[in-house]
Amino acid sequence: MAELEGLHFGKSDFVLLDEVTMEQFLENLKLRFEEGRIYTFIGEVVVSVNPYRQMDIYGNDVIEAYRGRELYENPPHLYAVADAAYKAMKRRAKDTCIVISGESGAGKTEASKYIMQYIAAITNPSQRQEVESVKSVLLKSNCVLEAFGNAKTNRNDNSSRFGKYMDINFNFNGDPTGGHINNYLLEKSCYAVGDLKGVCSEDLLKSLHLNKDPTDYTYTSQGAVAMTVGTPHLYDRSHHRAVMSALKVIGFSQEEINSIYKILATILHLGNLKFENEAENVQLVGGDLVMHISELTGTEVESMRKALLYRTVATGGGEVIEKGHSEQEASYGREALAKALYERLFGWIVGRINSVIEVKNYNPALHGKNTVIGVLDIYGFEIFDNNSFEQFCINYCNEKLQQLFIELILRQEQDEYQREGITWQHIEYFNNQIIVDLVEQPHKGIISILDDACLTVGKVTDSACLDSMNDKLGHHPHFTSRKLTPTDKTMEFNRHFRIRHYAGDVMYSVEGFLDKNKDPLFQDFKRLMFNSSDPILKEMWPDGKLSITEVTKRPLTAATLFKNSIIALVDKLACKEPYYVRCVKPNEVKSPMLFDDARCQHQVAYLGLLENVHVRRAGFAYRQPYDRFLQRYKMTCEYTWPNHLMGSDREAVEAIVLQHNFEGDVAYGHTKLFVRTPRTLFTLEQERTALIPILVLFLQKVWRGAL
Ligand code: AD9
Ligand code: MG
Repeated sequence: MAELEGLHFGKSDFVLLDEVTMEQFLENLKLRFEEGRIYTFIGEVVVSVNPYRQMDIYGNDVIEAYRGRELYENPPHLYAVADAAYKAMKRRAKDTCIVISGESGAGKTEASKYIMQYIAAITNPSQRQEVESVKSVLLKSNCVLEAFGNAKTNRNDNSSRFGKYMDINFNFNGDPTGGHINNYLLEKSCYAVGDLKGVCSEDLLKSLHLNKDPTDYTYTSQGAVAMTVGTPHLYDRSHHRAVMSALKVIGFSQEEINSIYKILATILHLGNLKFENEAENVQLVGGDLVMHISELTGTEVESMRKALLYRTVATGGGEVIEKGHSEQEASYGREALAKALYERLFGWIVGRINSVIEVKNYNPALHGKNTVIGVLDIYGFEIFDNNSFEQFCINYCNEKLQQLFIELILRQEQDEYQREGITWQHIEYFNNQIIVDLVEQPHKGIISILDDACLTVGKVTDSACLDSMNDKLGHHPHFTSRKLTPTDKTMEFNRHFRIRHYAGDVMYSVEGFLDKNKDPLFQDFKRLMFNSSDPILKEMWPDGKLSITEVTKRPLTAATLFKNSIIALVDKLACKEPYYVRCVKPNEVKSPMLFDDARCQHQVAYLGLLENVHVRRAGFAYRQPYDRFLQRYKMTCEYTWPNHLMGSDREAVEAIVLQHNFEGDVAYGHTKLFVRTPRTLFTLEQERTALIPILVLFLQKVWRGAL
């Protein structure tokens, strides 16, 4: 039983806190962290604190200890949750999912990898070849996605710049048969192009025209930390080899790998392109670069030059004209192209992996029901000093997940009460639907206002968009505008708006919102790439097929695309039985020793962990099958020790409850005892702990024949 771990490690379930206060929560979290107990339950949720050191708790012996056991039989661990999700899927043929959230560097990706490793370890005992190869592709896909989707940031040396949702499919035996990956909002401002020079052969570098030092490429030299460039995976020779071998295991052809290199090199060259004004006309500096770029992208030099300097626009009368860029527009276009190349490369890689792992030839009539475990590794709530469009999207996503969390947790509780024949009692909780609506409601929500501003012809500024938000949302209880606080001089409501999120208030700076929301890429580039002679690059640009006069419908904005993908994600999760891992980052300096109270408090607040404990305790904080309860506490009651003579375990449990006068605090389910307040359990625990030494003495005497 989990709480057996021992009191000097703190409470292994936050539900057992004397009082649910921030102080007590943090104290327990800290105590456990300092004792090397990095996992703690809240009911079935695992709270994890990043240890920032290798822990000896993931070995095969530990896997064996958790395999097939019930959640409360072992100390809290990721494996306990992974096993619960797997068991529910296998025993009850239920689709389940494991949602891992937390801030950057909190340990989400590591947790998702341990979970996948656990699942890989406990499946396919007969080592069937086809299952083994599915498992190996699933595991290798992590390595490839990390190589291209992660980057070094000042918060995490190996930060995932995309949210990832992976479905793993299982056959009726409970063995993996395939999977599918969805990625969300790759942060385009980072390139994991790394230092190709350090890891590629001379010949390859020559063919890519990469003959300079890494520091001579703008994208690899822009401050190793501030600008998120290069992941250790592509930097480092051995990692690089691992990535290349993973690509091969997954089934990428040499031709595809060459195209990947060419695109990465193109991005590096693009970063070094310069423009200058010459007699009113913008010109390219350095002809060689354009030649290299067009060679690597399989495009005509002249077309490339033109796309970099001009854009084609359709006039009202259907006429098509070429308009020269200003220097600023040309640089903007170049940046947008580099980012889009990277984003599409990443999307293509994900699609390619999916085509390999997709379940093929599965016949439910023949093979039984195909079930799924989804694993979601997604950025948690973000509150920085300066919050922008990305934080807005991420925080909106977390509002959606929180909503799902509350709904599902409540639903789960309700289901269990019904199963056990216990009267359902209403639980008070904050429903954050109002905030979700504030962001996503058609015509009225922030995204809709933003989209309107982006679609307006003519120049609309971020500040005008803010005006519009203020007009339409000024009186919303979760939106603070300058209208409401005209005298508040401390807040800069001329350039900011504030949302009262479920996890706290966040000030967003509107600067750049419109640009980031628009599709920043000129159509000319899309057409150019679509016409590439490299079939792989061409495949990444299907929308370049349209001619200028055909491009009448505007592409969906970034916020709307994101909203749609999150709504689809939530729909996917909502029909699964959820399990949660909430990750906390103990400090900002990657130290295994330091528990920074203020930082942890902040995260506990915005992860909604106290809320979580409240919900869990609002009904019955604790529940346990009769036989287990009896086994543990029988020594505290004269009628049950050493053996009870009652008809059933339930009656014996009733005797324990009666002897301690706990009748008012419990309910009897069909198979379990439900306890409303943790205090009750405490009293029993304390009594039990006090009795153990006496019991030991007693047993020793029995053994020695003294009694
Ligand atoms: V981000 O949002 O992708 O920037 P994550 O994914 O939450 O972030 P990650 O899993 O990458 O964080 O963990 C960051 C670093 O913490 C890892 O590179 C490890 O060095 C360290 N870490 C995290 N979890 C563990 C663990 N269970 N054991 C040991 C860990 N080290
Ligand atoms: Mg990560």
